[in-house]
Amino acid sequence: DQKHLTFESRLAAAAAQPVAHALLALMASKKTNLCVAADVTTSRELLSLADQVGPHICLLKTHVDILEDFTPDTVDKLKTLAEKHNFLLFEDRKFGDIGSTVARQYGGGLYATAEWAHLVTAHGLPGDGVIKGLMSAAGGRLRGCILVAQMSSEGALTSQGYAEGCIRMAASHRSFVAGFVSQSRVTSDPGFILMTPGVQINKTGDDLGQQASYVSPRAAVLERGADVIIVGRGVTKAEDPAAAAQTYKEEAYAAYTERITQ
Ligand code: 5FU
Repeated sequence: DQKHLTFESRLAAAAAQPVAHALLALMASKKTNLCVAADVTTSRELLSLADQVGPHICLLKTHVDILEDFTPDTVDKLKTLAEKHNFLLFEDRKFGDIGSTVARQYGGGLYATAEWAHLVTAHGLPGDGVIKGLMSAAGGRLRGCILVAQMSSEGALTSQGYAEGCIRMAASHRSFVAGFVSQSRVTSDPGFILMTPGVQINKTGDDLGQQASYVSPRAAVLERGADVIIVGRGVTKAEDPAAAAQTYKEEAYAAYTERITQ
């Protein structure tokens, strides 16, 4: 069962997906399963945050369409920081259209996301054309996608049947799907990485439907099956984001260590 396996021991199961493989290796060697959601509005804030939290994260999750001043220079600098601190780039675009549209949104447009994001999110809603579209635009680059199997927001329409459909879709596209955004252990397949948002220490919900209450890093890893915890405002709104990231990293990695020795 995946639950008790170390990240290292899951490498073989993830061999078909180069980003999942690289991420598992990175989490094990850097001893972090923290993804910071860098939801800020200026490139200066984004780059500063990435440099501060970089040493503590395995992934930096972006919503580049929140930036007011996006330019290709922003991603060039982000790539440099990703190399400096050894983390991967994850654009939470939640692609959700027919394959041909998604291919153009991912490969082109203002953000040319396929150029720089190692991982992107996609909804399973359109059917597996969404994955095929992403794959076609990725070309030969080492890229992958994370399917949103369950959402953290109250009233989300991601039913159990929907999540199961996402898992089946992923299983038939193992070369491109690296894992899932989930709120529970939607699969026990050790090749897929489960990422859980809605995590914060000492905080309940927000006014816009983010979870009735946030869960702690420990609960995310031990009760919800998260391999990776996704933390936004818990880090970005902290007085010292680097210190906050370190705290989240330590709690989440300690919970992972506890899980594998259970
Ligand atoms: F797919 C999902 C989801 O189900 N819930 C989320 O919250 C993605 N997210 C993202 O994680 C969301 O868009 C934010 O970027 C981040 C959570 O941020 P928070 O500040 O920790 O609530």
